This record gives sequence, structure tokens and C-alpha cells, in this order.
Amino acid sequence: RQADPCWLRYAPVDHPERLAQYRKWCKELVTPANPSPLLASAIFELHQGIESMLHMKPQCVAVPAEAYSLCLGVKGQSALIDEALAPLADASEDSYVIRTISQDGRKHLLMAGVSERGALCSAFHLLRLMQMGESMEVINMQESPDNGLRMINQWDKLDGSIERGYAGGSIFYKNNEIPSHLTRVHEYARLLASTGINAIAINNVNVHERESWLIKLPMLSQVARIADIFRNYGITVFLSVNFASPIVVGHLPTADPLDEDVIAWWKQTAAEIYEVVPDFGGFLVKADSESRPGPFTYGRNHVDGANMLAEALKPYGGLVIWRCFVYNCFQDWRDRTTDRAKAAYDHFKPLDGQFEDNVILQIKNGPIDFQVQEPVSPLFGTMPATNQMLELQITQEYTGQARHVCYLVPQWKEILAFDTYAQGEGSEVAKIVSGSLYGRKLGGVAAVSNIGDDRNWTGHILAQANLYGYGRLVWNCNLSAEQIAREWIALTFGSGSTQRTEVILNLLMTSWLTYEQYTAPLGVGWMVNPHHHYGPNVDGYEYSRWGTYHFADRDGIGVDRTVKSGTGYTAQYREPNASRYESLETCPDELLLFFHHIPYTHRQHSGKTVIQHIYDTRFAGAEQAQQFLDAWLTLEGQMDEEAFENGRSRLLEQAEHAREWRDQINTYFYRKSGIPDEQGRTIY
Ligand code: BDP
Repeated sequence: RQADPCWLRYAPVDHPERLAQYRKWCKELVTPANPSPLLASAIFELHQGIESMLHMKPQCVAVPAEAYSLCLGVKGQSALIDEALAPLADASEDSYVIRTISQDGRKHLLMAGVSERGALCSAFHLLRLMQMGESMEVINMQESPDNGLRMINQWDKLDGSIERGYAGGSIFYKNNEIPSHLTRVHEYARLLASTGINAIAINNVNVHERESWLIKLPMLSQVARIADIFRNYGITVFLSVNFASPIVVGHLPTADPLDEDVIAWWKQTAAEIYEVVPDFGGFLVKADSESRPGPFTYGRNHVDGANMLAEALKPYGGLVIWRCFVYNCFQDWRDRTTDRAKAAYDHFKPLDGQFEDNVILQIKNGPIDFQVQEPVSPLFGTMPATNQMLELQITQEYTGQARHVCYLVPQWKEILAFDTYAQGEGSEVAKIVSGSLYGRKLGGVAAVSNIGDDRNWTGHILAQANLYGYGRLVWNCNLSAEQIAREWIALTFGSGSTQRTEVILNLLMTSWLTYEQYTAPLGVGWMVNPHHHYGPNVDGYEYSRWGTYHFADRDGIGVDRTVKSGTGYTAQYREPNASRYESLETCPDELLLFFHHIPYTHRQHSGKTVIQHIYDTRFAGAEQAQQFLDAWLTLEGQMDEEAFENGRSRLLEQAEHAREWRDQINTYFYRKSGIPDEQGRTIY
């Protein structure tokens, strides 16, 4: 069975006027005579989309003959195109224009990219406008991406499994090989390119022995097959590498980044890679983190490690993306002086200015690990002389694992809009990672993918909105979460029924808050089952080594991260953020327990005590989850049966599971505190 086309389903246009208008414009497609493979993809997409939506085939021509025509091109191709692109002279290569123009008595709808990738993006954009039912009569738009790197990280393993994957097995690997048929990879490239993604790391950041061989022949020639597919869609392939590769693969006695043989080995390896994949993107590295090898073993630091790899890749234009997810995973709840939240900043801030130009530090959005609520990592904006990029998680490791609906775009919007005050007011994370705040050329956003070989890609049909939304948002950080959700709904289910749109929109837009309400409260996080991280377990991590504690006792709960009496983490922020988090008076409610250890009877800004807030929100969240299911059931017959049934069964599970969360959390805190619910509801 064919994979779900997701937002590229191109449903037939049924509005008679629009259909007539679109058909008028789409009779003819003017393209260069011998298109490159990348432009050929754009032409293919236009053909396929138009045929499916309008039941007609546009004629491909080099010179227009009709009164109306579509025209696809790239800078330097004709005077007409160059003139249209003139306003984008200083813009990114991926920029494009879509414009209707008149020339010699004919009308053209021009899709023109500064680069071929820009042209491909413009083609997908036009198709999107048509799917949304927009008029084609007068268009005048120009688009430039907000971020240079718009990247996806696959956590796929060679055995075909996916770390933190909740939608089936890998589409890249099976039985320790790259399969001979890569149809799904091709379909995936189309989906990603249509949202503006331009880079992908195709293997898990935890690189074990088998995966270490991806950088060498013969595995490398298989990687090249994947790179060929993505290249045709403007997406550059990266590999995650094992820092100990010189030992594991190269049989050297050491992986010391300052060792001559190690340096030579990586240079030789880079040369071999570029021989086979000439536009290879570079290496993604998880080093000295969660027991992965790194420069620390040899008494070296991250600069030594990253720069050595950067030197090897530099002659070919390759990048080193070095992750900052570095912390001591052998901490102890009895030792309250260390704080995992402080680790990334403590490790990396002192190294500012020492990394090579082709190194980018990839920083997780929060200081700990993709919880439903976390403050933004204080490392953003504190290293003005270093390239930084943001790492998000599309896969819902801690937010319901594709069994609960949790539309994450609102969370990502908050992260990007967070003001670090690095250069005074207006120094948002979005400007730091795009590079614009410090005038840095390299930067962007990466996110851990949520796809697998399930027919619908993401397990939960509504989780497709997160993959789509991620691409759209990192292209244009100003799009609102609602705009993106509306687009996704229209492209996926059609724009016909307002009732359907409103039901799904409401569900998506309230889902993050709802998930937060019935799970761990007020930014404390981590009340999940260890290892797989699904389902409630209040003390699951409380007495283990991972540094993820809530410190709940009979009197109160929360982690004191203040300077005054706690770990001192708040000092890693600039003012006014530092003081805002330090003081109980100004700390935002949703992060209260992340920053403060407080009695259950403490009153929040809302006027409620912490304990009452815990009870009320658990009840409200579980109630809301039930309403999600009830609302979905009204959509029966308004979408294909498979999609409906997928949503129905998952929302049913969510509603049941939300009650379990509610009961476990409420019971736990009732027993700890001995304080009854003001409203007298049943708590066991
Ligand atoms: C955590 C995951 C773990 C990853 C790690 C990472 O639980 O599977 O390997 O992050 O980002 O969220 O390296």
C-alpha cells in the first residue's frame, strides 16, 4: 500500500470559478530546455500537483505561446527573471519570487528562485496557494527564509529501529543495510522540501559500532544513494559520527583529537566522503554525552574535538554541528550542589570565540531535555563569537509519543520569541540562531524527526501537523501557530468544511496546554516512567542518577535554582530574566517549580495554592482530553475512514491515559501533603 501523501495530496479543485481560473493559467509551463535534476523535480511536482488538482496536463515549452502561462526559472536564465529577482539581490540563495507579469501581450505567472532550490520552493509555494484556493490572478510575493540551515535529525539506527521513534521502523535502514528500494525516502524528500527543509542528518546521534561504518566504503556508497535522492530535492545530507571512529573503524590506538595519526585519519576520511558525496553537508556530533566518547577521554576539550573535525571538512565546505547536550549523567539527588540545568552553559560559554568558522553549536531548546515546559537554555546569546543553532524535538518523546495529540508549534514559537537581552531588548532566540543578531553567516534550527515507516508517517495523523509546522516555522518564524495549523488542515483534509476545520484547529491549538495540564505540573517535568518515558511515574527518576528531580516531600515541591538559596542556575540568564526567575514574585507560574522549591500552600499569581492548582489542572486536563475525543467523533464521514479511525483510537487512548495521569499525580500529592481538594472531588 502506498504511503499517505500527507499535505501533498492535491485534492481536485471543486470550486467552479477557481477551477476555471487555474486551468486558464496552467495550460502551459515555460521551463529551461535542459533542466538540472533539481529543476526537474520542481517541474515534476508542478505537473503532478496540477494534474491531480485540475485534471489537466500543462504543456512544457521553452517559449510561451498561450495568453497565460506558468514560468519557472532561476537567476541568470533570462532578463525577465533577473529583473523579477532584483529586489532579492542580497537575500539568501533559497529566496524566490512569485509574480504575475505582462509581457508582449501575454501574462506570465513567474516562479523564480535565486538558486534552483529557491525555484523548487517557489513551485511548492504555488501549489500550496492553489490547494488553499487562493486566486492566481494577481500575485506579487517574495520569500526569503529566516534561517540558513533548516534541518532534520533522524535518530534512525542501522538495525531498522528508531531511537524515540513512535511511528514504525526506519525508512532508511533495515537489517543493518540500506535497502535496495528507497521509495519512502523519495517521498520523504518531497514532503520535507515542500516545507522548506534543506538539510538532514540521516542516522542517530548515538553512533554505535555498526553506524560508525557509514562514513567508509562500501557503506558510504549506499549513503550516496540516499544523498542522490535528497539532492534532487535541495536537501543536503549529513552523518552523525562516532568520535571514536579512528579506533572503531580506523584501528588506531587512540581518538585523541591532537594526535597526528588521528588528524590524518579524519582528513583522509573526509577526502573519501567527498569523492563519493561531493556536496556532503558534514558531521553531527554527540561527544562526551551520555557515555558517548569524546575529547574528554584524552584530557582535551570541545574546541579541540570540534576544530579537528572542522579542519578535515573545511576544504570541501563541510560543517561540524557539535551538540551541547553535555552533562554529567551520573549525578545524585543527594548532592544538591550540582544542577544538570547548568551543564551546557558551564561547558560551552567559556569556549566562545575558539571554534572554527565551520563549526555550529547545536543547543537544545531547554537546559534539560525536551520537557513539556522548560525555560529556554541560557546558552543562547551568551557566545557572540560562536555559531549557534537551536535543537527541537518533533518526535514527542516527553509529550505523548504520538499516542497523545500535542501540537508543538505554539511551544516552538515561544522559544523563538524568548528575549535573551543579549544585545538589550529585542534579542530573541530567533535572531540569535538565524545569525542576524551578531551578523553570523551560519545558523539555523534542527529538529528530531517524528517519522517512521507507518503508512501515515507519524503514527498519529495529527502529529503530521508537527512535521509540517516545523518546516514552515523555521522558514518563516513570523507565521503564527494558528496560521500554520490552518494551512495544514486545509492541505490535509481540504478547506471545504468549516466545522471540520474548527474542530481540528481547536484540538491542535489547545493540545499542548492540555497535555501540560494532566502531566507534570508547573515546569517540574520528569514524572514519567524511566527509559521509555511514557506514562505517569511521579518518582520514576527521583532517586536515580540522571539529575532530573522534583524534590517533593510532605511540605513542598520544586527545585531551588535560585542564587539566594539554591543551585545558582538563575544567574546564567541576563537581566532582567535572571531577576525575574530568581524572585518568587515575578517567576512565571508555568515555570514556578523549575526555579523554586515551595510549600504546597504557596499562592501563585493566579491566586491559587500550588496544591489546588495541581488538583484543578489535572481534573481540567483529563476533562479536556475526553472532549477532544468527543469532538473528533463528530467528524465521522468527513475524512477518509483510516484517518478518522486513527484519530479516534488514539484520542480514546489519550482520554483514558489522561485520567490515569490525573489520578496518579493527584493521589501522590494528596498523600504527600495531606491537603484535601477544596472542591471535594475524589482523590484516592
Ligand atoms: C534524550 C533521549 C535520548 C537521546 C538524548 C540526546 O532520551 O534517547 O539520545 O536525548 O539528545 O532526550 O542525545
